[in-house]
Amino acid sequence: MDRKTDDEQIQRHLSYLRLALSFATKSPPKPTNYCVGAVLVDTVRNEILSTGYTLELEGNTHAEQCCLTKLANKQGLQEEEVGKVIPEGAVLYTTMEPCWVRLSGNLPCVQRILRTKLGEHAGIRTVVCGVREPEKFVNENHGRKLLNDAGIAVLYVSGLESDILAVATAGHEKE
Ligand code: HJL
Ligand code: ZN
Repeated sequence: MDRKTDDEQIQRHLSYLRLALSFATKSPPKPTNYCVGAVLVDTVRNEILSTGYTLELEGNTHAEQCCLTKLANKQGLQEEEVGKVIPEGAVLYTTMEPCWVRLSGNLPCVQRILRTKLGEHAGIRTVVCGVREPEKFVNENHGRKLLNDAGIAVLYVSGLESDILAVATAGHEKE
C-alpha cells in the first residue's frame, strides 16, 4: 500500500503534468499533429530522468519518443534499448495519451512504451496522461487497452484539459 493519500498523489501527478505542459509549449505549432510534452520520472528517487516535446528531436518526432530517445542517447543506447536503463517505479507523464496510430506511419508511442519491457527489465509500468487524444487525425485511441493488456497502468488526471488542448492545437486552423 502506498502511504501517500489519494489527494497527495493527484497533486503530485498534476505538478508533473504541469511540467510536461511547460515542455509542450516549446513545440513548434503544426497543423498536422498535437504539441505534446512528456516527462519520465523515477518515483522511487523522485528524480526526473528525461523530458521531451513534439518535434524536439530531428524528424517527425513525438514528445514521448523524444523523452525515451534522449534518455537512451545519454547512456549511449538506441531508443529501442532504452528499457535497459529504465528503473523500477518509472512513470511516464504525458500531456496527451500516447498515440496508438500515426498518420505518418511512424511507430506509435504505445509501441515504444511496450518495448521498454525488455528481457528482465520491467520497463515503464505506469503512464499518466492529462487528456485523451481528440479524434481529429485518427479514430478513437485504443492505446490504453494495449498498454493495460501488457499490465501497464494508464491514468487520466483531470484538471488541466483546457490548457493542454490549447497548447496541443496551437498550430491548427481555428474554425
Ligand atoms: C502524442 C505527440 C503527438 C501526438 N500525440 N501523444 N504525442 N504529436 O507528440 C497524435 C496524432 C499524430 C497524427 C500525425 N499526436 O505525428 O495522432 O505525423 O500526430 O506521425 O496522427 O502523425 P505524425
Ligand atoms: Zn506518439
